[in-house]
Order: sequence, then structure tokens, then C-alpha cells
Amino acid sequence: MDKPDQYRALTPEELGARLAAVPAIAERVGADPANWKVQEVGDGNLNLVFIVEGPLGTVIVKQALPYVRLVGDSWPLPLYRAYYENHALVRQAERDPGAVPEIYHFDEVQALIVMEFLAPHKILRRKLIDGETVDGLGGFLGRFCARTAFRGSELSMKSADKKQDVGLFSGNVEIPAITEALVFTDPYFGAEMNHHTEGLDPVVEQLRSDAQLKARVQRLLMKFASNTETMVHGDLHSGSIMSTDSDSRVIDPEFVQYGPMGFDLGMLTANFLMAYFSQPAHRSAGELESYQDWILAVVEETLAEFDAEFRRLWDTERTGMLYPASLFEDQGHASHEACAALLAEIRAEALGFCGIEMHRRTLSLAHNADFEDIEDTGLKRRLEARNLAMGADLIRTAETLGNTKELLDLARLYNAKDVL
Ligand code: SR1
Ligand code: MG
Repeated sequence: MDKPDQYRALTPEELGARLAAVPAIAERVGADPANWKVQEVGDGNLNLVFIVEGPLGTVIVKQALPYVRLVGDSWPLPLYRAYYENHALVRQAERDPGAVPEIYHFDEVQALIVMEFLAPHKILRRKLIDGETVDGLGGFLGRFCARTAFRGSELSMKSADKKQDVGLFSGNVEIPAITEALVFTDPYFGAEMNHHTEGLDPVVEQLRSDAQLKARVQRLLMKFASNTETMVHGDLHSGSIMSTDSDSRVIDPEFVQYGPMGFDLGMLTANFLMAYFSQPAHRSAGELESYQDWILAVVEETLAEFDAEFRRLWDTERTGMLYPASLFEDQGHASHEACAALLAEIRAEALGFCGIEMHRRTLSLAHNADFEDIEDTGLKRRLEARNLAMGADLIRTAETLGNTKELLDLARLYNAKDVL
């Protein structure tokens, strides 16, 4: 075996020998690795994930691979993403205590994070495909997005601290580049790694021939790449959330960067809408309507709670250089209108990002199981076409779509529409 000070992608067999000496693991799992049971369970696009179980307990070990797992070693990817993920988890735990798994140990050379084993949590995407509900989900996610957006910005942080942090995370170059290409660019031209369901071409052609739509997407890409408002999770989809029937956590912030406040909210909304549109393939007729209604209720609650929590933080934690009390309350001027205007801007951007995410998950490289698990190609195509058409509508109307009710009505409209 290599020296312990050299990176090596671990196998379940050698993990014990490598990590037995780490006190944070020995304390939680047991000191003798001969008594550990190690399983590699990673099914994501990038990393190794091990469940390490011993006489004292269980931990998760997540290790970055030096390439994109989904594609293979032809697409190298820096190991340093684990460093940024660790920093992101530390900040998210401060900004929304209890929302992310506890970190026990970080090894920069091995690009490896040892963290809390969440049980009986299950990946939310799978729960949505299986028709399971989660109490309090929208409230939790709305608060997470509001707290991380607000507390990671200069509405709350000291400017010097925030700017230093922007500098730290700006070293994470290749990971945002994945989003810039796969999410914002590839869906809108015949990029090499793209693929889509047979028969969708007329809808895809319509998107690609709409120069105004592509210009809107590029404007949002410009904001994503240049607007360092706050620290965003960067990949907040239903595969980055784990839930029981009443408890949820956010995982996997390796796509962390400083970006627009509406980015996470938009990605999240898109993933709920894709779950919604895919349901006719996963539910029986008798349960379809009520489960789809539940998904839309989660979207509604997420957006409402985001606004409510943001307003609460605005009133109680506005300690940064932005919108200072010296310009408003201290002069006898309420700042609620300013807050409402900012929230409206965040919402409009979020809906634009939402539409783009709905496109990329059906046209670009990394699709989602909500649609990919559908075996009937004709049904899959019809449901994906609804999703693509609503995504385009959102990109076009993000600024003018009035309120959440209009968003949900639009989803219901496309859900009943034969786009193809
Ligand atoms: C090459 S990585 C593809 C996707 O997987 C991650 O989870 C991100 O969503 C990324 O876009
Ligand atoms: Mg991930």
C-alpha cells in the first residue's frame, strides 16, 4: 500500500488499515478495524461513499475521486473539492444548526470527510419516486435556503470576513465550471455529452432555436458566475437531501461557491417540479392526484418559509453593510419595502434558474432518476416534454410571474397538457 501521506482511492478492504488510527473514527466505531464492516454505497456522479459500521456505531466516509465517476478517468476532477465541501459544511452548520450532518474528521490529503451516518434517512429523490411524504419538509428547506442566503451575505456578515471567504472559495474553479457547462450551456446546443429521450427532438429544437430564451439563460449564467452575493450550496437537488418521514438534512455541498441568493431555491424548486411531472409514471391513478398535490404544497411551503425567514432575519440580524439601519430605521423609515423588493428579485432569479435546471436534467449529461426510471419511453417522452415546456415558460416569464399560486397553476396547466 502507498504511504499514508499519499492520496489513494480507498477500497472497502483497505479502508480499515488507513483509518484505524483516526481517533474520531475509533471513538465512534470501535478501535479494531477487524471488527468493522465496510461497504461502498456511492451511487452519485462523483465520489466514493463508505458506510463504516463497528461495535460502537456507524459513520460515513466520503472520499473524492480524481475524476468524474459518472464518466470515468477521461474527465479528471481535482481532489481539492473535498476541502471546499468541508468548509461549506462548517459554515452551513453555523448558519442553520442541525441542518447538515455532523463532521467528525477531515483529511485534506485523502480528500476524505468522515461524518454522521444518517439513519433511517433516505435520499429524498428516492422517497419522491416511491410516493413517501415528509412532514415539515418545505419549512425546513425554506429556512435552510433563507438562513444560508442571508447569513452568508453582507446583509449579515462583516464585509472583510465575507470578502475573505469569497477569496477562499474562488479557488474552487473546476466544480462551478461543471455547472456553467452542463446546466447553463450544453442543453441549448448539441454538446457532445448530451442525450435525450427519443422523439423529444421537436421540443428540443424549439428551445435551441429561441435566441431570446438563450440570451436570458446566458444572463442568468453571468449572474451565477459573477454575482457573489452569498455562499450557495450549488447543487441543491432532491439527491442532496436525506429525509425520514419527519426529519431532513442537506448533504453534499461540494459545488459550493459564492453566487446569487436565488440559486439554491431555484434548483430545489426545479427538482420538486420534476418529481411532480414524473409522478404519472410512478403512482397508481388512485393516489396520483393527492401525491402530486403534496409535492406542490411542499413547493408552496418552501417558498413561503424562505420569504418569512428572510424577513425575520432582516428584522433581527441585519448587521452587515447592506441596507443598514442608519439609512432606514434610524431615520424613521421602515425598510420592509426594500426587503420586499429584494425578495421579489431573488424570486425572479430563482424561477429562471429553476427553468434552466428543468432543461438540463432532461437534455444534458446528468439526468435524474425521476424520469430515468420510467421504462415506457412514450410516457417518459410525454412527461419530459411537459417539464421542458414549463421550464422554457419559467425562463421567459420569471420576472412577471406574480406569486406562488401562479407558479403552481402553471405546473398544473402543463401537467394536463399534451406538449408533443
Ligand atoms: C459531472 S457531474 C454531473 C452532475 O452531478 C452533480 O451532482 C451535479 O449536479 C453535476 O451537475
Ligand atoms: Mg452531489
